[in-house]
Amino acid sequence: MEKTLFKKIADKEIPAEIVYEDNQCVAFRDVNPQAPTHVLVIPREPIPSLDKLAAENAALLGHLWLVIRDVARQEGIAEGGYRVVVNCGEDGGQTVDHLHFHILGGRSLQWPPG
Ligand code: DGP
Repeated sequence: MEKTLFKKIADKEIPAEIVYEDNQCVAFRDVNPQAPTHVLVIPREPIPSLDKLAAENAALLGHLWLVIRDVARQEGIAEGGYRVVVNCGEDGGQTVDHLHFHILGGRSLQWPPG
């Protein structure tokens, strides 16, 4: 099966500015940032979307949330506040079919998103 773009980033076949990685996930800067801080957190396992999560992914998801918290602290946006977004499917605006969490911060974010 063809690797997803983000799997290639996780495997260092495509360059990206990685800000954190461990054996379960990778965090890297979005190539098209929508805020002063815009980091994507992905599992190494190429789960296609939020909708494709399985019960067996529960521990991984818990780990990802803790990594998101730590990356936000590391980026210096935890105190001011930040947003975590998961786009799911076509109407959700998902363009890369590999589960990813957007961490956005460093400015006052508007609500609702478009
Ligand atoms: P989404 O729309 O939720 O699927 O977000 C995909 C994000 O991925 C989008 O904000 C831009 C980012 N992106 C796409 N291609 C690349 C890439 O090659 N490198 C990096 N660092 N980010 C990418």
